[in-house]
Amino acid sequence: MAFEVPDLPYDYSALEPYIDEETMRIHHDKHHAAYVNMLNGAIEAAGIDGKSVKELITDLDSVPEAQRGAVRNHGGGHFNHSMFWEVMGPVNGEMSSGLNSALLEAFDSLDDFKAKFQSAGMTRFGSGWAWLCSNNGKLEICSTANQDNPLMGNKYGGTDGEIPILGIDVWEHAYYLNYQNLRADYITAFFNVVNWAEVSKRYSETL
Ligand code: MN3
Repeated sequence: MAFEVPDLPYDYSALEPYIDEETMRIHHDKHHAAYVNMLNGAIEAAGIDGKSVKELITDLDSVPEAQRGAVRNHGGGHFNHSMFWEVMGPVNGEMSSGLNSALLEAFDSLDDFKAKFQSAGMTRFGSGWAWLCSNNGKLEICSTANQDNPLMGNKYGGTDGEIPILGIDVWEHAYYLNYQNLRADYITAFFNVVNWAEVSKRYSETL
């Protein structure tokens, strides 16, 4: 079964003014679609069928070497963007008390978390992602290059034991139309569109 780009769970313009409609259209309809197309080509060439994208990226060793790089890049791209659309929304939703407690345990305050998350996005040189992860319930921040995901494990640019519950795409295509070179402004704006109810749900699933 070929992979498909999931529909956005809100309108393209729903995240305005923080993330503009044109960026969302190009990002979802062009960039994400390209990852899906390339992933489908790679799994067809590899003769892989019936695996979820999460199964693929968490076990890259099982992918034939000839297609492993493509599955890492494009499977990661599909997985990361599918998550990205869901952890954002026009409504912030309510943060669970469990997530709130875990954030205050791991960081001095919510602002301290935001500053450190922003720093992770700012110090990721070139293209990649910054993540808030649950490591057996303990919250940690990390970043990955390109379309790598913490779930890929150390060997493939990820980490060991960290499950991402919130991520921000810091590739230039995610912000350049509206923010040009101002990645910091984009990350600051991002906090206005985080769907904390969804992040809370994802956190609870790691416990
Ligand atoms: Mn992107």
